[in-house]
Amino acid sequence: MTALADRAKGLADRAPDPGEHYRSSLHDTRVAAALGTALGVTFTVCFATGLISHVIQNPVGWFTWPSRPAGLYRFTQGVHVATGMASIPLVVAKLWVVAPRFWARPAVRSAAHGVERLLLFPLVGGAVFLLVSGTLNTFKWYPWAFFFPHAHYWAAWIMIGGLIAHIGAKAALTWRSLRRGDPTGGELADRASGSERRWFLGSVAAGAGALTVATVGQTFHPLRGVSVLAPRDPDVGPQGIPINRTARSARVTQEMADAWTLRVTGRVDRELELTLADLQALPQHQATLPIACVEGWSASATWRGVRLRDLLELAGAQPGQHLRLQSLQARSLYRSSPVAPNVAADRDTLLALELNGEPLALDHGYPCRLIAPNRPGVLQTKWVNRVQVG
Ligand SMILES: Nc1nc2c(c(=O)[nH]1)N[C@H]1C(S)=C(S)[C@@H](COP(=O)(O)O)O[C@H]1N2
Ligand SMILES: [Mo]
Repeated sequence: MTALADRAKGLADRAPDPGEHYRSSLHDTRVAAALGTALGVTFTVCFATGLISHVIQNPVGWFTWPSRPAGLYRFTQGVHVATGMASIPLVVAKLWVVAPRFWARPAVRSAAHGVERLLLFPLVGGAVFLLVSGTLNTFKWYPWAFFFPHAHYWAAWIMIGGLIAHIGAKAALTWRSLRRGDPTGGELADRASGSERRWFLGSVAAGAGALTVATVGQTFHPLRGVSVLAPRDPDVGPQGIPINRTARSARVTQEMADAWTLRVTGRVDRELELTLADLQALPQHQATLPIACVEGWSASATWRGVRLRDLLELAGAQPGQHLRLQSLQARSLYRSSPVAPNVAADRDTLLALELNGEPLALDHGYPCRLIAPNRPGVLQTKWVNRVQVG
């Protein structure tokens, strides 16, 4: 051994072992295994539902999101936000339980162990980033310079890579430990008694449940009354429906709306330009559909207006074309939204003129907004003034 390595080893031997400070018996393999299993489930469900939301908003050729059942996206996105919320106490508890392992010596036992430890950075870093940015997003608070959906999306892939590696590394230990305990060789060893373990895990589960119940009422209405931490009350807003983007903040004025016409352009037999009176003179159709915001709130309402497919027929558009709907709003990522052929063909896809029996409020998109079944709120464009075909 070189003199330098010798000295380094001497220092390491003398250094106090930070692991010794962790006296609680809850730094226990079985507790870690139980929390890890719960997190494996919540993160996988959260990841899958997040991917669904991503491909709906960023359509790819090989996947068509159905327009039915009408409330499916409301459900998947509610589950996305709820599993993310439930994961917060689970992650805090898990990091605390395994904390002694971070100080374990030798820090790297083998090449494989080194890789396993390195991959904790994307896993833990990614998870913390996802939970923090996701939570702030549900409160519509963006104290950062990056574009939330992209950053959240890429962090999810980084995290899931780390998660798969971690599950690969820990599956056998977790399985053994949960089945019969691991008094001999577990990495933290089994220190907790059965009752300590049950008490601790029960408390963490209660915390995760309470946080979920306290927020899920923004989309699951029966729990509205107890959801004290929910960022949104789904019943509060003009015409009983919340507003995300007001007309004022979108710089849409009453004068603009009054001067509005709706144009149907592109690959059609005849381009159209319709006034509100023209639209009102067409057959009106009514549908009860939710607005399901990606941020996790949702609210159902009764909408009335012209079927998009009737309008396309009037313009002589061939069925099966992709559309883009555009808004009066001048500058915004959400001033336009793609409409796939299956959505355009749905009998409940409306250019709505009325909400809950009244003309749309300006904040809800007066004179005309898109409302379609099974669709993220962000794609339900308000103040629609153009239907571009093909
Ligand atoms: N033109 C336009 N339409 C829009 C938006 C927008 O910013 N601009 N926001 C969308 C979002 S994020 C949601 S959730 C729904 C419902 O929001 P609202 O309650 O503000 O109508 O409208 C959508 N339509
Ligand atoms: Mo939204």
